[in-house]
Amino acid sequence: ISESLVASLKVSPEEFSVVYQPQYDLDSGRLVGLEALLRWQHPEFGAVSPAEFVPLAEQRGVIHELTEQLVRCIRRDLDSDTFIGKGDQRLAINISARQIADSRLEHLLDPFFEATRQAGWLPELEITETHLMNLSRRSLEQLRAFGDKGVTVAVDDFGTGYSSLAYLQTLPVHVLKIDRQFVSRLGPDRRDSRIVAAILAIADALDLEVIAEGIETELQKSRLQELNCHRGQGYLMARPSPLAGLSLADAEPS
Ligand code: G
Ligand code: G
Ligand code: MN
Ligand code: NA
Repeated sequence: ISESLVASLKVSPEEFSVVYQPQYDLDSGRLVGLEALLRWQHPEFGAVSPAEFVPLAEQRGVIHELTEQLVRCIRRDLDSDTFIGKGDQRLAINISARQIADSRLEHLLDPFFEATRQAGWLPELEITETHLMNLSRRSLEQLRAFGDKGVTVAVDDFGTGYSSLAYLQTLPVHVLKIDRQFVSRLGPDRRDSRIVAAILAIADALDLEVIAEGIETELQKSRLQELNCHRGQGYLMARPSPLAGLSLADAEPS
């Protein structure tokens, strides 16, 4: 499958596509952003998960080429008339921390930033917490340079890594994404809300925005609202969807 990936990236770009998962303001229901997620449809193996092929691409040194496919797919989608933003909503992509040091990244992402803004969206980068904690000086500079261009950076899967709060404070990041394992534990017993409450306190102390991932039930959503978390994404509101079939409408207020 590793060989297949390398070959497909070169000769079968049509095997790749992107789905988008909406992010909402939990109180008003307003659509506040979209997270783009890459999909690989292999002719023989079928749908291969990015959880599988992203690590493979990293191992094989083709993560840059994978992001190239991602940007190509998104730019094609952005060309569609149905994909018009309102100017204040975000369009986030996931990138792997290892590629930040790659000097080609800026050249690769600039067209994404530009096309995104052109279509009325604000570009955002998501980087998983585990990897953010070992950034080289070069990577940090690169991340700062993106920040200087007005690109927001979100810490993905927050709570699963080993963030030093002192270090986190120095990072050019803007958003913490509460990992879905903590959201999935929210339920009738309010004691199960403590970790989420702690993450919200950290975000508050560091002056960062926060968004919850993986909201699947009404109860989880209302627990989050009680805790003062006002943004979220998850199957309860919307699953990731290809552009055809994607609704950019607001959700029901609550
Ligand atoms: O969309 P799904 O749940 O299958 O994603 C599984 C994992 O793959 C998630 O951690 C997600 O962040 C990651 N992922 C999805 N698309 C991309 C991508 O384009 N680039 C990178 N680096 N990771 C991605
Ligand atoms: O690591 P990252 O947050 O980028 O992972 C995104 C992945 O989470 C996507 O592949 C998406 O399919 C998945 N996802 C999104 N919403 C939900 C949800 O409500 N429940 C579960 N179990 N997975 C979700
Ligand atoms: Mn993500
Ligand atoms: Na995540």
